[in-house]
Amino acid sequence: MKSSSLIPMIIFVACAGFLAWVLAGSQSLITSEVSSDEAGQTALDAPDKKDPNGPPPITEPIGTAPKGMVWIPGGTFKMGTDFLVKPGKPNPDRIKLDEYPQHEVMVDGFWMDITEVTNTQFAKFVEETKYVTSAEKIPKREDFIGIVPDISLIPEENLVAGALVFNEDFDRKNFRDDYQGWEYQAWKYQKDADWRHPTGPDTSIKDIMDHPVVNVTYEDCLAYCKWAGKRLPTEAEWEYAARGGVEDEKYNWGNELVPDGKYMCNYWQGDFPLDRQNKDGFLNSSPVKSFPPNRFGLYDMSGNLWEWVSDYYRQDYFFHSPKRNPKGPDDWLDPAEPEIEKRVTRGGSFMCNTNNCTGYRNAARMRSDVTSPCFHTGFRCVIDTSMIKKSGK
Ligand SMILES: [Ca+2]
Ligand SMILES: [Ca+2]
Repeated sequence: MKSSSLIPMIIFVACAGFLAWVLAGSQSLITSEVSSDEAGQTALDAPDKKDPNGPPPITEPIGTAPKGMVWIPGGTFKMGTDFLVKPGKPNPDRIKLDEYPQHEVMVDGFWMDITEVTNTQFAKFVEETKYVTSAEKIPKREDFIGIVPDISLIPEENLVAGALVFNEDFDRKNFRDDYQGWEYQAWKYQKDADWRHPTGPDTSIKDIMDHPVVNVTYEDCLAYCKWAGKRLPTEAEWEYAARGGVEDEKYNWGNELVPDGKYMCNYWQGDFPLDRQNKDGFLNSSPVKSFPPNRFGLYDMSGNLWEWVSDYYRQDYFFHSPKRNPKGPDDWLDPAEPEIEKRVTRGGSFMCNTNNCTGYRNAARMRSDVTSPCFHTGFRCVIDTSMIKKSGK
């Protein structure tokens, strides 16, 4: 292997699975400015340990609706899926083992951002705090310890700031999708891509301020949440909110992906990555509120961007999840990449389609490297009642 190709290989080798594979490894190098303990996660640290079922879920809102948020009344729902496909059988919905088993979960009510955090909102945060995102920082060689066998082989010129984007120039002539990790061919690590430059230094957010912010890491999300007085949703809160009070639906609007020919979310039409039909009108991100909201009034809970949630990722978590307000496992484990810290992202993105990840399904989960900025991943925030009581608002 030529040394100049090492960084891309780090990205690719470090990731396994679906699109999240390419999230890993590229910037396991970001120094922490805001720890999770400091970042509005306090409410997550107060589980009801006395009684796992506890009192009925909180359904009534406290206070008035914060700007841009909607009340999600607490309740009980079936999380995950029981439609696990046996090996060798057709699996057109690309259902994965980590969605199984379906299990009953109770969540207390909370306020949730109606949309993904937009460029306008993130710009205000950066303007006030002078925050520098992960993608804008130059990686350090030492941050690859444990990920790369010999960090001395990483060439200096490859230690550059950037993010993971679609590789428009992948080798179409020699493209194959018959081996594990074929998705890698369609991704690249782009120097100087960051939230202000979604796909590279020559791109800008000037005309897309109403699009969701991209290329943000988990740490970046925590910093924003702290500034906003909010927190990331748990995975259970996120799925409960996405389902909108209806059980066993494939999508948050029903069971048909394109009912009556109407596109209900921003995803990829055609076989990924060769055939990019763009029938829904958006190749990459779309302005928030471009597609119909779900039953709770939330936009883009399917598609547009993957959204960070606060839970660590473990493939087997649903076998062990507590019933009330589950907050994820105590540590992460993606068997394919046990050395890489991963958390869950939900909802799919404009890069998802029917021949690949189908992340826009209600039950679909993704595991993502917490330190990798990516042009199809963003976030939204929540506020729970304990945070309101604590702040006195
Ligand atoms: Ca699209
Ligand atoms: Ca989304």
